[in-house]
Amino acid sequence: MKTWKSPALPQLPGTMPAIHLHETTQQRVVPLPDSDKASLYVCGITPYDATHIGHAATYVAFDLLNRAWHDQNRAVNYVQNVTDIDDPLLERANRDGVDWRELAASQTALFQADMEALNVLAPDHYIGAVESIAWIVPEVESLLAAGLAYPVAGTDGAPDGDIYFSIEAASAASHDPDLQAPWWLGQISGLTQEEMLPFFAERGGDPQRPGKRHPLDALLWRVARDGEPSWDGASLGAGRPGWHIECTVIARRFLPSPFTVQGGGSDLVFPHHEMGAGHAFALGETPMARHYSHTGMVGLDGEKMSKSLGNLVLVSVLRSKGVDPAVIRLAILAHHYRTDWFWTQELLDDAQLRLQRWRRALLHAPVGTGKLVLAELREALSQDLDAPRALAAVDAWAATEVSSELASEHDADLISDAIEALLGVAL
Ligand code: 5CA
Ligand code: ZN
Repeated sequence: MKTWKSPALPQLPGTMPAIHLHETTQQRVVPLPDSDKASLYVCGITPYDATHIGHAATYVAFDLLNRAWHDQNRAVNYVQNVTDIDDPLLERANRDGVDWRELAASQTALFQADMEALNVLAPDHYIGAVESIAWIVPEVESLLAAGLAYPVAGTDGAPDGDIYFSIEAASAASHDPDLQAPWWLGQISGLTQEEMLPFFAERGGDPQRPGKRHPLDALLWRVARDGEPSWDGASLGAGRPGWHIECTVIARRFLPSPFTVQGGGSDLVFPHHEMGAGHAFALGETPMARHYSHTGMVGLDGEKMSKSLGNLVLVSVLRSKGVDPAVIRLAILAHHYRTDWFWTQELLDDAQLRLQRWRRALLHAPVGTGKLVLAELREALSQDLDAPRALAAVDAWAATEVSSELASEHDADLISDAIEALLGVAL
């Protein structure tokens, strides 16, 4: 699928120190591997509604990581998917009487326009679920052949042949002592199976489905139903893929195994990333990602912002009201990516004032401050992408009084380049 247009990255002197990132599996901040190459998979949207501030905050967070790696002159391979076929998309299309393909295409286009406006670097590969089906089918067939997946008999309303991933078979197989490391369910989230059940039911799982071997077994292939789109599934029969296998197959196709970081919102820790890692282990006997990183949830009026609740602040609506996307980005960056926070109008007003202060300060940048601000930005971002600390450093610089004789254009240019390259805010 076509991706959006990446903004140019200003070149900065020097490089960022070693990047440290909070790792979900270990529940602590760890140094990222020091290699020439870095690889990133961020779970993309399900395009049945427009980009809200929560989505934007997640993609801006991983954009900081991408920019930090670029600042270290690493070759970054960034992959993002778009879940352009799934139950919620079909439900919304049916509810609104629109073609699911048109809904997905229009919302994906809007998302891309929002990302471009927010100065988010484009992924190197932007891959849809539909275009991945031909790659997914043989992988599900191989899981079946290995005894790590099984078909479920039909019941009222469900035909024979939906294929499920067996968590028990897969974790038993991955404890083989010859493997690099074992996989087990709970490895990423640290949840017990009892704690997993409500999340599984809430986040696309079907613990009650009769005929499954374990309530937490996840759907790999859903055979065709009347009135639902379906694709050739070879020996699986016509149907469509489950959700987790989509990301596993795309990541394995476009990135090394394991790749450096898998990212997404904290709502994806379980079951999505946990199951995705299980599928990867079952398919290739390697971990899916070296590290897992998750953003906090953005809310509105006391609740998580979500398409199903409808309490959304859409990036495209703010833009159409004339809000400068740089202001939206600054409002997002005022929070550490791992915290949960609520959107308010006041945040936008504060970000607007901050942008004005920074722009004014650039007219009188004190001589010699460019290098200092650059070093402070790099230090803050290298420590678990601490954007609020980076903003505070620029605020402190902008508050410095200076007479116009001591103003330096060179320092102003360096600071404006640093803010643009590292924070993605073009002044
Ligand atoms: N297509 C799947 C991922 S493969 C999906 O979760 N799509 S989504 O449209 O629901 O979400 C897109 C991304 O935004 C995911 O990384 C998700 O974790 C993140 N996200 C969703 N809601 C919020 C929120 N309220 N705050 C922060 N991030 C969010
Ligand atoms: Zn995903």
